[in-house]
Amino acid sequence: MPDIISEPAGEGVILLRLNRPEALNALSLSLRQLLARHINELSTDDTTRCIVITGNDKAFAAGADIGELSRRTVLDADFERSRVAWLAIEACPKPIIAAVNGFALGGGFELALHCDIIVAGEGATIGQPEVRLGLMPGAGGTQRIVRAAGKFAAMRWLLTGDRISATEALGLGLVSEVVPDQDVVARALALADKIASLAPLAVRAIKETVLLGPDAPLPVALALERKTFQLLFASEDRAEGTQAFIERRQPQFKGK
Ligand code: DAK
Repeated sequence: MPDIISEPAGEGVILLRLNRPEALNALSLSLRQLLARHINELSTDDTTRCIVITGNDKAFAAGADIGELSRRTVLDADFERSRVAWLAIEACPKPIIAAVNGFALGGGFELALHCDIIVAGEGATIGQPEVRLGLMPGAGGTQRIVRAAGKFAAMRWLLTGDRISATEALGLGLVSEVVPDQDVVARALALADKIASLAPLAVRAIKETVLLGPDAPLPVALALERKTFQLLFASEDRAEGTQAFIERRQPQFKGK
């Protein structure tokens, strides 16, 4: 079986399952490169509107593959291969939802942090334990966590490597929703279905603006929002969406 299983899961929705159960879905470089290939393909596939990434009941992903990390030297070319693989997810214009059960540790939670929505099961365990290995997060953890949860929560968590529950993570703003474990994938797919039924250009514009805005000065971010908002007035879907409201019918969005 491949390290990633891709399955259609409704109109415009693709479910990607991480599939290294023997290693708690540890993110070997080859798994991440395969994930990047899937994401790159889906990024430019017009029929794909939303992507869900999940693991299994025991682990979303227990971090980078520690065996591989133990062998790396400072000039190892795998650092660059790794960066390129993460970039595919970071640059994906389609919404990605992480459906998290079990362990999401280190690079595993950083993978979830690359996604746009995180649905976590009540029993999920989240942590950035890199400091316990003499390391630190290397796939955006220090930066995405401080932006999502603020300095004092981030420091408390990153400096100790302590694990937290999904409910604690929700309180810190580190996940979007917590649901019973058995409902995680179904809930993520329901959200994906809803997003997939909405206007693709508007969805894409919202994702881009939400991600770019917080790192720009506020007047620039607000200008970005205004311009992007204005651009959507060129879309057929904007005409369809507003007309359907006036005619009291469901809109038929085409992504044009
Ligand atoms: N890597 C490799 N194998 C792993 C693994 C991992 N991260 N986590 C678990 N496994 C393997 C175990 O070795 C074991 O294999 P066998 O002995 O059966 O062959 C199997 O999965 C089951 O694990 P356990 O027997 O340990 O299961 P338990 O239920 O007892 O414990 C656990 C579950 C999740 C608490 C424990 O496995 C654990 O602590 N795992 C390590 C968690 C961790 O420290 N993760 C952080 C790794 S550092 C980078 C960007 C990012 C990163 C790296 C580079 N670049 C941009 C270059 C990220 C770094 C990290 O994530």
